[in-house]
Amino acid sequence: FPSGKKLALISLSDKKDLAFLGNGLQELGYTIVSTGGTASTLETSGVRVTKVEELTCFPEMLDGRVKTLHPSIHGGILARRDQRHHMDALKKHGISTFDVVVVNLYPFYEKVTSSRNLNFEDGIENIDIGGPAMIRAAAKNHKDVLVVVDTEDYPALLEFLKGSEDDQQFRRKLAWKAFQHVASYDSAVSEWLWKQTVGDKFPPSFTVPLSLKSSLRYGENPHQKAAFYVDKSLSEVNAGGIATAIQHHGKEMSYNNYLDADAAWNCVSEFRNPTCVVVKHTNPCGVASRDDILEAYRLAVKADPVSAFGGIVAFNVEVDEALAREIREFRSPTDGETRMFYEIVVAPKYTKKGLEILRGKSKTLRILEAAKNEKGKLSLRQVGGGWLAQDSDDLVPQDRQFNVVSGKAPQESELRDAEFAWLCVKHVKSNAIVIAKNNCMLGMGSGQPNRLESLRIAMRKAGDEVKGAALASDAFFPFAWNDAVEEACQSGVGIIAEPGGSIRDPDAIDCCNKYGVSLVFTNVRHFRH
Ligand code: 93A
Repeated sequence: FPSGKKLALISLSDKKDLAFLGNGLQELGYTIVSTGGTASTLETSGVRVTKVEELTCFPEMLDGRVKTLHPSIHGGILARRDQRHHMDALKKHGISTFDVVVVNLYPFYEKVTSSRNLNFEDGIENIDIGGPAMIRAAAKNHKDVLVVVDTEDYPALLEFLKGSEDDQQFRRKLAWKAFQHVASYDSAVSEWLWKQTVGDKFPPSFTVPLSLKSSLRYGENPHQKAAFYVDKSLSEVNAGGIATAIQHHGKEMSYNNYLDADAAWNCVSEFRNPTCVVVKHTNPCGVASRDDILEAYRLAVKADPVSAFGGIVAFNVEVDEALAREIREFRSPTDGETRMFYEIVVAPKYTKKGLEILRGKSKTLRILEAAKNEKGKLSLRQVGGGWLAQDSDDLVPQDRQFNVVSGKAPQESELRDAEFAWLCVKHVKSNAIVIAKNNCMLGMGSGQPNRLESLRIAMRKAGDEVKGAALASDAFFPFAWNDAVEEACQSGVGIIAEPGGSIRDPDAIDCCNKYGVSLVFTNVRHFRH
């Protein structure tokens, strides 16, 4: 190429917005060099392209494994423009410098996760080698080479090139993103290889590819700095969950908002029937399932209106006009006057009208549209100096049995109430007690260091309705007489569901038998510390 000619190297698997980029660069006077598929797409959009082969005087070889791995490409990216001997070397070998490098990689993660019967060989062939090499080279030499790995950065790139001022900060930011991109890519490859070696056995390999989603205004408290990172490997295949939720309206999400919205969304996703869950400080304080979602919503709020005020409301069904109106207008059951106020509404879908009405509720109300969480993922928590890893608690109702251990056999309706309470208790912080009846939570006690206290709180919230209701406990009762089991029986609950497994299980059984209460063991525990 004649010296002084500006050169852009483009090699993309994801060809989204390629015509926009190609035309933009051409208008700015750039000569574009591209690999096979990218060159064809550009030509179809009327952009003039020089093929990599023309530059390297080498054909793409080894089934495409070697396309751009050539000194004419890497010399042109890596040469230091301020080093005389570098530039002399380029001249001697007839190599031109690149000013812009735009690359995105073979969609490795999508390939290995989307096609179940993708064999090992195909997985290997989808590992991009030349692409990361170009990205890393350009990012290393970002002082003189702009590197772009994200289609969303095309407009900013073109704007930057139109301007007359150089900005090293902009270049560094692109280089930072580029290294993040290849790092998360390599993480996905290594994780896949690990699985090919040991299967899904625990412990998993530890290369969770995280990428910064946003800085947050602050953390749990205003004096704590905070940020939100998404699990790149999951968000790329849109695996669902709060990290990939779309925010339609409202104030920026805060650190606590993310925690609470996650808790609400996880809990409501547990239910099959139309359900509403109200969460406050990560605990569900109201849960109700009804064919009529409006009724479910009212019941969920009524379970604990004081806590629901300023809480998070989640639905597992679409929010339509009628439901949106009900959310907007519903008055606090405590005084019958004040309109309920919420931080966030989460749902899988909204009708156009439903969204419009909710937007009118308040300027700040955050409206989230979330997709179901993928199951079988890792749960990570930090402790001083390390991380604890575990499988997420994905047990579904079909995974546990309810073994009746009391003399009295429960009625069908009591068993259903116990199952409902059991689904709820899984999402309440330990020590967790939930009282429920007729697909509706009546009271819950959470986070107390002793089970008896949680039980008393739950019973107080349920009030008289506790009579004949189901009570679920996330772990076994260590004591029965003059303790939690006896107090529950005396309050009039109809059935108790708990994991069992205490050395005093016989006491719990005797106690229930004395009061004529049904007792079922789930054989599964749902601690949530
Ligand atoms: O097979 S590679 O590892 N070897 C290479 O030399 C190479 N050069 C570019 N993969 C390589 N690429 C990748 O090809 C890019 O990262 C990009 O994802 C893709 C674009 O190919 P095409 O333009 O033919 O569609």
